[in-house]
Amino acid sequence: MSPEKGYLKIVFRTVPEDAEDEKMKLKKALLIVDVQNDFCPGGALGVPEGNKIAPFINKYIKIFSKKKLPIFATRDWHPTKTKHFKDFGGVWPVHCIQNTRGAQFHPKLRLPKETILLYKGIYPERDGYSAFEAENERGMSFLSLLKRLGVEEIYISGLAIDYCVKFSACDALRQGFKVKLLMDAVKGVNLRPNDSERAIKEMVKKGAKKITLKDIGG
Ligand code: VGL
Ligand code: ZN
Repeated sequence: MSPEKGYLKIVFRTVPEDAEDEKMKLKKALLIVDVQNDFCPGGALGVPEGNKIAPFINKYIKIFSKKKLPIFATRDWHPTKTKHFKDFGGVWPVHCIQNTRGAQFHPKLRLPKETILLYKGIYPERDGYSAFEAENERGMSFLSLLKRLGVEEIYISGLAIDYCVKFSACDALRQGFKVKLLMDAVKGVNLRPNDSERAIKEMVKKGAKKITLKDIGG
């Protein structure tokens, strides 16, 4: 028998054991919410220090990429007329209009090519805060993509913790996913002071666990 054949045999014998081992762990995915120019300082709806989370998110991306775990990134992606905006009855200044510079990802964010891109806030009659209201370019919902990939636990980062991150985390928990809130990779708008703190308390009460990079060896 050639040495190559012997090697192949070992590979075939070890694969099922590794697969069994994997089954014991929950399948994880990383969710990056709305890290876009308009939500960073200088943008139409700048979140204080919103840009500062990019290097942390990049580290989480590296960890997930290395393990070949799915990475999702949402973009707030509004039409020009939507009830989300002040001019049409909402609370927000115009931001993240489809295909504008403000709607592009922050330039410091390093998304790998396998990132699954999702668009949210695309319907004029809804705010569309939650990633669970987002869809890919073929109209597939975030939930259907998570199910198809067998994801059980979602690691959530991004902007803003008191709106889209909070709504996404609460929807995830309601749908039965485990949620890890990446404390070094989120920032809040704080329309009212302490909105971020209140949002964190609400998410934790509903079952989210707070973690930072050092908890996962980053
Ligand atoms: C968001 C306000 C308005 C968010 C989106 O991404 O948190 N906040 N639109
Ligand atoms: Zn918006």
